[in-house]
Amino acid sequence: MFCYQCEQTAKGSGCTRIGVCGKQPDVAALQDLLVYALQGFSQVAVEARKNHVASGGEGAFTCRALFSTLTNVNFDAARFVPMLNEVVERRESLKAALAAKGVSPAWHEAARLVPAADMAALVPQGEAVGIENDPETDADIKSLKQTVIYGLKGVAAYADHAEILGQENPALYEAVEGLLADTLRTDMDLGAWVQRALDCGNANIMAMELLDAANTGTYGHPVPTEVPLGATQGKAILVSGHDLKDLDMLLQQTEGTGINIYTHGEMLPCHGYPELKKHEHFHGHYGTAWQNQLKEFAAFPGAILMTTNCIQKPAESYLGNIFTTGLVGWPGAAHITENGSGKDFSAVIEKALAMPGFAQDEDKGSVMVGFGHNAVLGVADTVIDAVKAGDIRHFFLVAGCDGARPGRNYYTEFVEKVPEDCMVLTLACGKFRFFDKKLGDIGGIPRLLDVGQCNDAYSAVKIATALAEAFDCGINDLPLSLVLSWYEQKAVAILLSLLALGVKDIRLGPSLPAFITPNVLNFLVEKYDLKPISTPDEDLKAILG
Ligand code: FS2
Ligand code: SF4
Repeated sequence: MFCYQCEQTAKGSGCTRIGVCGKQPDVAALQDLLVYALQGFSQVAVEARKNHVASGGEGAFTCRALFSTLTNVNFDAARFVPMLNEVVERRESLKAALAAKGVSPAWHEAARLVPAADMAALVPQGEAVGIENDPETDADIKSLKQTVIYGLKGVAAYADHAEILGQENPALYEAVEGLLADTLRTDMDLGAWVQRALDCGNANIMAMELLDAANTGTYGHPVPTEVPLGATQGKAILVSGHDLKDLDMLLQQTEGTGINIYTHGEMLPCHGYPELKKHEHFHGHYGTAWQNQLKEFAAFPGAILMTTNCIQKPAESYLGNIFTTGLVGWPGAAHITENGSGKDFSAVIEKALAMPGFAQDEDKGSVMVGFGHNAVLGVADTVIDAVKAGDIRHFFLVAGCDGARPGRNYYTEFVEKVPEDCMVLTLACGKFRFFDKKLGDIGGIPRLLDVGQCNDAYSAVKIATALAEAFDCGINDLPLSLVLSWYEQKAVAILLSLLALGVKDIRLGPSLPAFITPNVLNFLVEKYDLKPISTPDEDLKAILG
């Protein structure tokens, strides 16, 4: 196997024997085969759009399948087989419709792929189309091609979440399939590949905007909300991942059962949504970021529901208590499927009732969430006045993923050292490095504002754009600095979006992506002034002068 799509890749260069994340070589091969099949499928889908051949949910399917190959989503080899077969079924039906119109171009080999009949043969088939066997010989083009593919995985994740809540945009699907089809091309120069990477960033803006509309349209705009950490006495279910609808269905199905619902990791911002927080048994937040789940899930005295990334190999002690749903999978963990009219979480509820729950209340303080674009821009006048009066000197967006590798305490230290006349906006699971710090306020506005999940990155873009408008300047002229941490492919998509918006001077850590070659990095440094993080003191000094 060879995989270097995430930040924790082995030795900073690539996982070759087994994934640091726990991905086995067979799953790696099946994921590579699925991506290859989707590249071919996209070539056919692009042709179908061009020829007005009716589409039956191809875009949504492409995104769903691509999302399942994102880091820490699905580790269950068996689940990839029906997906591969579905790619081929859908592809062949589009081809037949095209042929009926007299359109039968020379399809790429990927668009003619026939998956082997059994697992033993599928694995070598996947290995043959892995990154190491990519016929592309130009290292920089290969780097940009993989950047586009990884960015598209992030876009697909956002599009899938939006689709689950009924929000779709044909232009977004067209962009995803167009770009995925382009990744099969061998006739594009470096400039064209850079443009594709920026196009991927633009597609991601569309996806994030759609997801924002889906989340806020369904559950209301998040409002500032105090969330208790710790626990309350009684039976309990812990919900991790990112999916709001799964949480909503579970809240409804546990109403009146006496079970309290807790969020874990990226589900924390769910407490700010009016239509979710209205449930009295939606108690609070338990634990921190994804990479701490082994310890935190093992200590949780109730059932656990994993709705999306990031799942880790469950310890034996809680394998019987953890349930996956949606695209998440772990072999041996019980999986809750969609049954046409929703999901039936009774197995999760029964498990929670059979488990001891919390014997007593545990008070571990609280944190504030709910500072999405609507809440922040609702006090925009106060913020603008405070900047003009010199009370707020600078804004820092300290955002992105958390992870297990050392070096991430940079972000804790950075936030601790931000001067008192500066504000910190944050989003995604990287915030757990500092989310419970009491940073006080400036003129009644909390200095630490939790904008939401990684899925809410659009909120930060919207806040920055609105501030730039208010100050009649560009985003790069605002007293705003972006200090980002990356781990998986949604972060790649967000970075590409920021570059597509022309945002400069971003600091990125804890290490730079292994799939970026020195030449591509030089280009990003020269054109966008992108820089790796150094030390909190040095970076703060450089930013604030
Ligand atoms: Fe965090 Fe993991 Fe949110 Fe990423 S929970 S690193 O894949 O999606 O951010
Ligand atoms: Fe390695 Fe990351 Fe790929 Fe997992 S997803 S195999 S940790 S590079």
